[in-house]
Amino acid sequence: MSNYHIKHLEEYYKVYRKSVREPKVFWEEIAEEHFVWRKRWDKVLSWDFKKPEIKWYEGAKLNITENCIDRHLRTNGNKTAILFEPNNPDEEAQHITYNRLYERVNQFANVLKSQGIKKGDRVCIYLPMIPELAISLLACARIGAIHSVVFAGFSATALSSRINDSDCKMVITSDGSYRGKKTIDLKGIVDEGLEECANVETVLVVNRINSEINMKEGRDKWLQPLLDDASKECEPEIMDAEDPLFILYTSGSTGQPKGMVHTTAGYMVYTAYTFKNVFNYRANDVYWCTADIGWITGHSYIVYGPLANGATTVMFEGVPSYPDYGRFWEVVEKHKITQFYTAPTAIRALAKEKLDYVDKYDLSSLKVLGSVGEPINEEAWHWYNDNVGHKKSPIVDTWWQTETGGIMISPLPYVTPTIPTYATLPFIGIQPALMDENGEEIHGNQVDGRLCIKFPWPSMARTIWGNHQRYKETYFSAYEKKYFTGDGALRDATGYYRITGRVDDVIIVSGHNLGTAPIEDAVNEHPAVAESAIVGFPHDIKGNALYGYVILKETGESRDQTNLRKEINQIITEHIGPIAKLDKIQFTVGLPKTRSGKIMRRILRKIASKDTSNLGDTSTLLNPEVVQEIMDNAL
Ligand code: 6R9
Repeated sequence: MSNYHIKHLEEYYKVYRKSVREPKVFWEEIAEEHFVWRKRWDKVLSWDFKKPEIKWYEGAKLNITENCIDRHLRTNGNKTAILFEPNNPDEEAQHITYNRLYERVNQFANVLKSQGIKKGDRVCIYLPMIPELAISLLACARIGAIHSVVFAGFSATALSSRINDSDCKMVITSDGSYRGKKTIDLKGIVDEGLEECANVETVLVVNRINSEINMKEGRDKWLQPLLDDASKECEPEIMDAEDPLFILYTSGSTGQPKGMVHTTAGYMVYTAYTFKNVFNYRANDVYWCTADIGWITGHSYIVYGPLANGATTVMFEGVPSYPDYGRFWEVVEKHKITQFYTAPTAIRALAKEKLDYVDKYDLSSLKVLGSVGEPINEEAWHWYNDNVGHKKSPIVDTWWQTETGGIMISPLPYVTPTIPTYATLPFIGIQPALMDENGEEIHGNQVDGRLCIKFPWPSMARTIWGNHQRYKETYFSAYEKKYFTGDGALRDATGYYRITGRVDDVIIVSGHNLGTAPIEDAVNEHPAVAESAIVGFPHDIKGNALYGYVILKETGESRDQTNLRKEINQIITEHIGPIAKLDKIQFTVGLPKTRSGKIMRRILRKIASKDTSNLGDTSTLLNPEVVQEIMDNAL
């Protein structure tokens, strides 16, 4: 991509206005300037949010891997594309150059073909954060197969339901994985899951941990010998702009996960363009996103966005606490990381530990810090800003979703002045709208409402795999001709957005709308509090009352809990008002979390409401054991 960046706020507004007034002209120019196409599009955009049907760059032909790999070879063949940092700090990091990535992706693509995978087939990828994970995505894309990555922390049941939903013919996995001190028997999980999956013909197995595993005759094959025999050249399949690139599952309000379908051209254009601007990416940067490729953040901002820019992207196999809580910062120093992108939950966990873990490393290479996945509370924001960024690196609080494919609301570093807890301004081309209870758009500033997007953007998901009706109902039916995000937001006097949390987390207390996120922010301000989650429970007089689950930084009986409860409510009163005081505060050692670090409020709501007969599926939780602990001590 060319070296052009947006340089200051006036320019942002100017470009933004153009992108909104003439979206087709704008996105046509971006697509022309920055990418290689086998055939130009006939039409930039056609859309109908009623059906809904959205098409970008219709008629264009391309292969995303030519954009992510081939075109960089001439000038940047020897540059590191993927920098792999293993779980064990004593194992050497691997620098995979663009030349080498080209060969490895092509070999893998040829293996897929030799195993009968064709354009349009679905391939399930269930791998830890090792290079083969990124390479297998690209190998699928090379031959036009649709990848469906399932995060390698999901259970056998979650895996098999995803494999069956999208009818995958193949699974790519490894014998096992390393996670801190532990090893995990991935192949065992796959074997169990596949008992429920009749249509999987082949399982390709990467040898990562050298463990003894069961190989099912005729179905399971070690990957390496197949790769060794495969050619390093593989002609890319020429894809239509709207051919599906991948499916990625996200949880919905019902039990069945939604397989969000992303297509080729628009996804490529938007992830590449946002990557470049949101992270202020420059040619010699070493960019690190700590997400797992099992989530959308990893797809868009470890693999496709960075590689489309010819960047060096770090893949980290380990965890922030191994061998100690300084690991992130050790890696930043070691590889001279320039952009660091992580989740608030990780920041809060590290902020609980001694400052020494951060202070002993040289973090001066950092120039942009990112946050994603949930609202970042003020305390975590400041900790990140002070101790990691040393107040020199802007924090980009990036709001977006699996469904949006790319970053939607975010500061541009060194361009947009930041305010803690504000995702600030819509990215170029994004037209947010706040809606009221009656389905009307709320205009003007200093308002809050439900966050919708009123005009298509290139990387939006096009459907839910096999269930277009559900796609329509979930995202396009709440408000006419608008994409509904499921989040609430406020727009302040300057037009900055602050995401207030899922609207299903809003609790009406005595007729007042209270967002859980700002109350949690207030509670977390208490010096003894590490983390909190607020839910509503039925109350005779108020309708709903508030129940707080609070994790303290230090446990032990020494704290006077009655006093602590008073102090917490005092802070809430100060920050929001007495109406937001918590009726009940339960101190707990943990909160039930999804594998991506989101608190499972559904469970907390049930416990608070003393309705524990049917807690639903807790098997996909990171820490299912805390549920019992919380139930035992419920107030
Ligand atoms: C990228 C990703 C999407 C939901 C989204 C919102 C929450 C993500 C956020 C944020 C506040 C941010 N969310 N980023 N809330 N500020 N910067 O996380 O996708 O896993 O699909 O989650 O996460 O509630 O609707 P996904």
